[in-house]
Amino acid sequence: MKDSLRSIVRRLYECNALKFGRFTLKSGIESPIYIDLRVIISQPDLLIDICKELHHVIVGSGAKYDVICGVPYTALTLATAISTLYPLSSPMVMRRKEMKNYGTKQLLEGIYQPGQNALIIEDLISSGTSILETALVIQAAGLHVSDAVVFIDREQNGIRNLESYNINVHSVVKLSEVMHFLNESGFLPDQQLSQAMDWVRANPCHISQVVKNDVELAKLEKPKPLCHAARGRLATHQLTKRLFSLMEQKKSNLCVSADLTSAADILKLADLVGPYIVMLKTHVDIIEDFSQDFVHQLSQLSAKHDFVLFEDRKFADIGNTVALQYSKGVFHIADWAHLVNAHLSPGPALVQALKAEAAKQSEPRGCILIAQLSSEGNLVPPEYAREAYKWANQQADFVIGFISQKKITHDPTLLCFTPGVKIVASDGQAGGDGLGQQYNSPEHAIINNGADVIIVGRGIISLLDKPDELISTADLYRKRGYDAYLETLEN
Ligand code: 5BU
Repeated sequence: MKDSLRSIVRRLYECNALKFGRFTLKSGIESPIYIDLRVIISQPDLLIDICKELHHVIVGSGAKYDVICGVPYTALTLATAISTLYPLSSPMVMRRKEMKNYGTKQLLEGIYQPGQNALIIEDLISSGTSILETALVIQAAGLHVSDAVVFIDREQNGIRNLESYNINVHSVVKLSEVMHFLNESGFLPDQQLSQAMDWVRANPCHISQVVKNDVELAKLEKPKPLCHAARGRLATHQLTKRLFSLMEQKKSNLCVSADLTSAADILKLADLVGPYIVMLKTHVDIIEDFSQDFVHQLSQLSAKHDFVLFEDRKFADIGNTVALQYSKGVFHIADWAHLVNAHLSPGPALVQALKAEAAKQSEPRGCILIAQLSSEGNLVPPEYAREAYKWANQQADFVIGFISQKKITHDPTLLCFTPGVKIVASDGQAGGDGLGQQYNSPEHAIINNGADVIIVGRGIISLLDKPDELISTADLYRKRGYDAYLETLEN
C-alpha cells in the first residue's frame, strides 16, 4: 500500500471509522468489523486526501463521463469535494433521495442532458445496492452509467453483483489490504485479522430484491420516444447524425439490401432506389465482376442521392485478421463503406482492431454490432444483446447501433437496424423464404419491435427488371416505414 493510503487508513482507524470487535448490523447479522466512513465529513483534510485517491482511480480507470454523482449522503460530500478540486473534469449532479412535492419534482438535480454519461462516486461497497439505486435514478433521467468509483471495497461480492447490471466498479483499496496494513502496524491482532477475513469470505452480500424489482420495472418503462431530429442532436457520432438527418429529410427509414451478383445491376438498383433510401447495404463478396471502378461509381451514387453505404461483412475473427479483411484484399472495404458490422463472439478486440483501421480514413466510419439474427434456429444467445450495449458504450466513437430483431436499448443515440422485413398480403409476421429467413412487415418491425431502420432485400430487388414497379415498391416501403415511425411518436 502506498504511503498516502497508509496515512489515510491510519487516520480512519484513529477516528473510529474502522472498528473491530462484535457488532450487530442493520440486518441483525453479527459482524467482527464495523466501517462508518460518515465521520470523514467532519475532517476536511482527510476528506480531501480521500478525494485525491478517488480521483487518481477515476483517471486510471479510463471511464468516460460528463458528470459525477455521489451516492447520498456520505459520498455526496466526496463528489462535491472532487468536483471542486478538479472543476474542469468533474461537474456534479445530485441525486435526491426523496421527491419534492413542489417545483420540478425531479430526482436528479443539476445541469445534464439525456445521452450523457454519469460516473458514480461511493465511499464503501458491500452488496452494491446503493450504487444500483443511484444508477436507476440517473438512468431514469436519460443518462448512462457504466462506471462507479468507491473508496473501500468490502470484498463481499458487490463488484461482481454490479457487473451483471453493466456497471464497472473501481475501488481505491480493498478491505483485506486495509486489515493487513492495520495488522502490520500493530493495531489489529493476528487472531482478529483472521477472524475478520474469514467472516468477510463467508458473508457475500446480495442486491436487495426490492432494487432488483425496480431494475426490472425500469427496463419495462419506455421513455417517451424522440423524433429523428432530436435523436440526431443528442448523437455524437457523425454517421449517426447523418443518418438521422437523412431520415428526417427523405422521410425514410429504408435500407435496401443490394444482394445482386453483377456490378452493373447494383449500380442500376442504387440509382433507381437512391431517392427513397437512407442506406444501401452490400455483400461485396457475392459480386462476380467486382472492381475498384464499381466502388468509385457506387460512391458517386451515394453522394448523388445522399445515402450511406453499409457493407454487411459480418466480421468474426481475431483483431489482426479483421483489420486485414477490413482494409486489404480485393475489396478494401474501409476505403469506401461508411459502415460495417461485426459479430461479438471473438471478443471486444475485434471492434478495437476495426476502429484502429477506420481511424486511418479521412471520412468518418462506423460499426454496427450484431445483437440478434433474423434466421430461424440461429445460435446467437440472448446475452449478446446486453454485451452489445456494453461494447457500444465503451466504443461510442465507433459503434453506432445494432443489427437486431428487437430494440435492445432505449438509448436515443443508438440505432436499431432490422433485416428480415417484407410486405405481404396479410399483416404482422410475414413468413419466411424456405432458407431460414424469417420476415416481419415494416409495421411489425417498427411499431412492435422498435426498429429504427428496416433492411429490405428481395422484397424490392426482385423487381429490378421492372424499373417502374421497383421504384413504386421502394417508395411504398419508404412510406409504410415512415408512417409506422410517425405512429411510434404518437404512442
Ligand atoms: P432479404 O432479401 O430482405 O431477406 O435480405 C436480407 C438481407 O439482410 C440479406 O442481405 C442478409 O444477408 C441480411 N441479414 C439478414 O437477413 N438477417 C440478419 O440477421 C443479418 C443480415 Br445480421
